[in-house]
Amino acid sequence: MEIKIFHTADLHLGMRFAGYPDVQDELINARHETLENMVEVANQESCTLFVMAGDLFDRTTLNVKDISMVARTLNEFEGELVIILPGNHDYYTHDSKLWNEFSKHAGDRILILKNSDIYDLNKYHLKIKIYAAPCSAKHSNENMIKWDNSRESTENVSIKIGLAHGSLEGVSPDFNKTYYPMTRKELESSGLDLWLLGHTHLPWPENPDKNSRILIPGTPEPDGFDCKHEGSAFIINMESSSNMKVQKVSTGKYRFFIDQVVLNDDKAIASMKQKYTGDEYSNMVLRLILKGRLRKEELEGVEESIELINNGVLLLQIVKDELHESITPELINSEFTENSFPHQLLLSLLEEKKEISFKSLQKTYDIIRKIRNEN
Ligand SMILES: [Mn+2]
Repeated sequence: MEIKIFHTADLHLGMRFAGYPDVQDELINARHETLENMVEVANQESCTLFVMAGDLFDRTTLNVKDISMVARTLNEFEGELVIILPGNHDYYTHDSKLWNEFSKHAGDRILILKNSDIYDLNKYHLKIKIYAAPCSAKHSNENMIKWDNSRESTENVSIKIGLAHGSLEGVSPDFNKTYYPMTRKELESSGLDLWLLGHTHLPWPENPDKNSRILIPGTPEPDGFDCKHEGSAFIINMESSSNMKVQKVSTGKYRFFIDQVVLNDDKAIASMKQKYTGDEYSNMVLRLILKGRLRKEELEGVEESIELINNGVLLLQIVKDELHESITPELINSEFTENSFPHQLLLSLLEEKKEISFKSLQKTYDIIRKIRNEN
């Protein structure tokens, strides 16, 4: 029996991206496109199961149109079954408007794991048992791994797969232990053959191998500057409970990237321009933190480069609080009355610049300008 599982989690459909008004629609729609693409990849790879290990949705208050669209996309999966675990963002309660609405549009090959229970997939002709640990609230300081194993027969040949959503000790940050905390020890000693988890947005292990039995696919579509990877999912090829191969696939449409660029001469400006106008940045929300000191005409060159970079990326954010015009005799002459106190002070500091740091000169210049502007 060969079974292929497409394992994803934490798509967070319905995120609002209010902090990115200029590209808000693109970022919102990208999550839907990524779901469509993942279903397509799972179909091309002839996967048997499509597993969403929690937080398919970002919240429980989505509108009907979006909920039905997601169900229709998942209905396109051509394998045996789509298995959805409610996570801590899209947790399940019996009066849940989200899951009740979703169920209306979901075809008969979509299984929502509503209860902490053992789901036997024998009825789908699969020798698999799913041990489900769904979330029933946003927070919990206890995980949901609490099945009654006593009625399990030992001669059962099914592959046992745990499906849980929450933090994993040593892997996910969860300082107050409020995200259904789990430990590796507890998962490893559970007697199950494989654990498919969700919650942590960073994939883990980074490079899974044939011995990886606890898997976190990470978010398939990056959702902010905290997310430094390109979006991923896992495809697990199972020959038997002891023979598995795990492959990581890249899934994201957009990426978020922050870089600090020190600009002290024309060369640095040119290399910034060359780097960030490259094709690999066309799908980026890019934040560049510019630092350094440049002559006036060089600063104009920076503005030209920014415009070119801006044309190529999805969104460019420039932070230039620490990019300054270099202090030259010409600048001092143009800013201050000749032979005035600040004029003399700054010129003499500039002449002695070998003994004092540029920082002190900059500081003095800034203080004097501030005092002058306040008066
Ligand atoms: Mn979560």
